[in-house]
Amino acid sequence: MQSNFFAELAADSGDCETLGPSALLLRNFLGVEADAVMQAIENIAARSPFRHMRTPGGFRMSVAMTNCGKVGWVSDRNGYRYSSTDPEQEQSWPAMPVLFGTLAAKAAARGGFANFEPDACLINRYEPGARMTLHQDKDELDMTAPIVSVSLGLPATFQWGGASRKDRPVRYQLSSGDVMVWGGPSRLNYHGVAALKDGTHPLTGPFRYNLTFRKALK
Ligand code: MD3
Ligand code: FE
Repeated sequence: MQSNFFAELAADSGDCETLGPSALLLRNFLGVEADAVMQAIENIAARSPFRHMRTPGGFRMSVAMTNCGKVGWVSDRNGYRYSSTDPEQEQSWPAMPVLFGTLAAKAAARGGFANFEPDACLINRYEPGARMTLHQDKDELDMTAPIVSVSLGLPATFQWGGASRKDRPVRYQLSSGDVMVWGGPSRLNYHGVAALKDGTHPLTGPFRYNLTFRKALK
């Protein structure tokens, strides 16, 4: 893919690290837009509040979640899937704010993925102690599209593994405003987030938020 060849050349410049094939970390990509992103999260949560979903095995997830977009990721006793309705509210998820779509497309383009149009945005809220164990994101129907992730608020340790669960993860510190783009050969890599440490952030108080933009539908 020629576009990704150029993306990796560009990745050598200061604020952009290459983590692997088609996996980029854009440090402080957000800048002044962070305030508006936080405001948009609050608007979304006013209609579809953060909730602790259950795993198919019945465990309560430590990360609280909500969604915006055409479909949202849900988990319950019946499994993981994308749903066009918020099961708690019995109505559609809040629309994806124009700002979100624009940011995600801009970041994806930096990673060599032109015309990224996410139809789902999962919003994770971490409180101290909350974590995400190593997993793959494989519920999306379009695996040719990347996933774009935006970190906001308290810092976290991101664990980036390989194609196999046994591959020892590499750790990266993620700060507010950092954006990652994952696609191509890295799209199905295992990844997770270590337990969040206590703290207070001027933008988010006691929380870390992470937005992941996805193309869940065909
Ligand atoms: C690498 N979220 O919601 S985002 C998730 O910080 C999730 O909340 C984490 O993993 C968080 O599923 C990590 C970075 C990320 C997202 C998707 C990926 C890394 C990825 C897909 C493939 C490989
Ligand atoms: Fe994930």
